[in-house]
Amino acid sequence: MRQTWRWFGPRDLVSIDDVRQAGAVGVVSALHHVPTGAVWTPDEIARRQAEIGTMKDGTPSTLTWDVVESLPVSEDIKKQKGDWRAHLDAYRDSLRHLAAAGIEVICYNFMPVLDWTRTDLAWKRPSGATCMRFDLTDFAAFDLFILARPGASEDYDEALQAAAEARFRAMSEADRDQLAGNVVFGLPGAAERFTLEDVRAHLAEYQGISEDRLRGHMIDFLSEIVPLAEELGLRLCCHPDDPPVPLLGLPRIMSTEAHYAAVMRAVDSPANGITLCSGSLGARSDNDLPGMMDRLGDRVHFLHLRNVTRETGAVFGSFHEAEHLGGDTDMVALVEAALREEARRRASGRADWSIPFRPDHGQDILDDLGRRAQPGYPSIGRLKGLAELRGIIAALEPRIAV
Ligand code: DNO
Repeated sequence: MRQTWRWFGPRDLVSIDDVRQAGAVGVVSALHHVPTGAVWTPDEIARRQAEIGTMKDGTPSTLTWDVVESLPVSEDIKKQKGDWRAHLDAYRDSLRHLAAAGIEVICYNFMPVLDWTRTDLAWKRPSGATCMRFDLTDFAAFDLFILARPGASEDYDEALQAAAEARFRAMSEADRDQLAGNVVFGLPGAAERFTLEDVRAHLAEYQGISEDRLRGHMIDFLSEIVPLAEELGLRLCCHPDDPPVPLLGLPRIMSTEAHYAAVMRAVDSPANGITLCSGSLGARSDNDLPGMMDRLGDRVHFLHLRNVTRETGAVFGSFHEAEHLGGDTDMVALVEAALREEARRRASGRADWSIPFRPDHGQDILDDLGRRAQPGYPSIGRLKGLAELRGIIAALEPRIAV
């Protein structure tokens, strides 16, 4: 399993020097400054590769840009409106340029409007660490009373509506602004940053786009893009919905094993693959992560290893981001399943047998609490996660047989 680390570019408060010391060998990055729908030019790609390849003192870092996360899919493509055909052409050009630069793994998502979202970005744990949290009552309070989305009450039962109202009334103006900011203003890596007005306008655009229609649009997107990706030797990998449920009345179509299986079947190519994110999918109790790795593993091109603690007995409810080995997903079983998949790939002669993974998110601990890097992406919390995962791999790998 190839140890990688997400780096947001030169403005990331965690540097390439830090990544090197954390022991990762590859970097996951994106050209966040290029607007969604525009072409990633060879020059821009080469500049990012050079940044990744260089330490502060100018010596080579030995790190390589292994995975793109994300090459974002525009809202126009998701809705099949406006400039979507031009955006498809741009997407294909970007893939050609990435392939020419030697980058083979391309992560994207198909979540309408919002990428990942949380209600609390620094929830204090008893140890003094902080983590990200999704509180369903807070989220309902946002939807019902801050965004005031028409029809929102249909999505929450009466008890939850009453709890959300009480929560909303108890919040100060500053609390309400903070909650709105956390939910919609764009977390690290999200392609867009929205105001409440933007979100309302975007939601209106999705009136009439059902789950089935959105899935159809995704399959159309893949039918347009995957043949080229296959020809170029690229591996596309779709990141799951985070959280993995419909939000704000929007359909979410990559939240379960059945969702993935359907899309993998519909465009049946090794270039059409999966980013298996154990944190996103693990927020639902009906997603069996080690089982998904076993059953869908030949299409898993990228792994996000992260854990969440589900706070209720419901299939989906409030959750928080646990330590990597601490939440509800059996991380040892998941790593074991990934190592079994690698062994199968090696036995069948696949060149891409080594699956890149990154320690996804991390709690803020020690110096992270003062550094305040991107929410979810602290240096020491992730370093601890990577070290724990590396320990599991070192213990299991020599014992895995096909
Ligand atoms: C959050 C990330 C996501 C992810 C995109 C992939 O931490 O995992 O923002 O990068 O959804 O397209």
